[in-house]
Amino acid sequence: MSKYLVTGGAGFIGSNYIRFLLRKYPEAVVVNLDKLTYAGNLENLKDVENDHRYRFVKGDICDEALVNDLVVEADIVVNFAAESHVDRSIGAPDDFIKTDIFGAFALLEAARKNHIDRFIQISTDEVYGSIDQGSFTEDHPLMPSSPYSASKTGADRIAFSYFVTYGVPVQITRCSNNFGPYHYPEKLIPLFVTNALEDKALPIYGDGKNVRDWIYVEDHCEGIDFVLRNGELGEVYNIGGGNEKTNMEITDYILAKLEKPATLKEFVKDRPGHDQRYSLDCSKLHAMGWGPKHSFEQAMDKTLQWYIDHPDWWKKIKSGEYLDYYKNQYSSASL
Ligand code: NAD
Ligand code: TDX
Repeated sequence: MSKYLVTGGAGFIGSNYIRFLLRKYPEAVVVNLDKLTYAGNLENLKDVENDHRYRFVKGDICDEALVNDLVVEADIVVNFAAESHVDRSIGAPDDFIKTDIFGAFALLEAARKNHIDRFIQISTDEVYGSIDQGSFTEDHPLMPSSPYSASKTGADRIAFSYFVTYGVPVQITRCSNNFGPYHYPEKLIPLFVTNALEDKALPIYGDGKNVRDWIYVEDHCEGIDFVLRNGELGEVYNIGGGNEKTNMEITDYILAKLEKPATLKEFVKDRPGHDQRYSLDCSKLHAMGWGPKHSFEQAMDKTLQWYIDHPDWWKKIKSGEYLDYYKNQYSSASL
């Protein structure tokens, strides 16, 4: 029996991961610890909430006593919990430092004090910073450039130090940009898809030439599972989709598929410190036998269909706090 403690499981990737675990492993027991910040949404797990193998605990990963109680019961800890949006980290870095760094530390301390089989720290490709040409391997120096990516780098390296210093069975994954169902509509793809569906403008930062590598969220979940079962302790693994696209290419793809006019494109003020390009060299995991199963087009089409089929999910989110935030952040009248 595998007893998982998944943190941040009410968010985008965490909820997809919990669904993946319960589907793939009948013997899995999953506790989901989530603070339910603006990004946490129990609607994301409606279909599994009555599964007897699943339990939700509302709480903060910075709460050392609570975290300790939950780690005692777990074999495997997978830490997704984080403040995750770069733009918000520019406006208000505080919670990023608290959750992404101190929260990871609290979890690692609990893992140090109690026996566990595995601690997976979900890191990000953003820890490497931007690269104009070529791709980052796992041993490339880390040069994060936003408060978000710097906080994630702190957690990434603290996790590594707990392996080296205390022998905590840590593994670290650094994934590229995910997309798929339940993606909070403040991030590029869900924001642009839902805006286009509502005939609202798509706010493109700068010249739209920044490049991201996109991976379907299910492929990321499988990658984490693969690392857990086949990876070495103390190692870092890049997980990428192999789909590098400019933001303009993503925008054009969405507009074409949804049969919406190019006039919805709106160039807005650039993100301060906007990383130009992310690119991962995933040969380490590929050599071990992992690779993404979905093509970009297949996965995008599934994702577009999901947003078309679930307007209640995203309309509720977009009508509330989200709007106030964006009104303060950007002048785009169309939001
Ligand atoms: P998300 O913002 O959708 O979800 C984050 C979840 O963490 C939410 O449910 C939130 O309520 C919870 N949370 C926040 N602070 C918490 C705290 N103090 N205690 C407990 N729960 C807390 O984020 P996501 O996109 O699903 O990302 C999940 C993880 O994956 C993050 O660690 C992120 O850095 C990493 N990551 C994301 C991407 C991506 O493209 N989205 C890519 C690589 C890595
Ligand atoms: O309105 C927008 N317009 C725009 O041009 C938004 C929200 C974004 N962008 C651009 C900025 C980026 O170049 O699109 C690109 C992607 O932006 P985000 O969706 O905010 O993602 P990014 O900043 O790349 O970070 C994401 O990938 C790595 C996740 O949010 C992180 O949590 C993850 O670690």
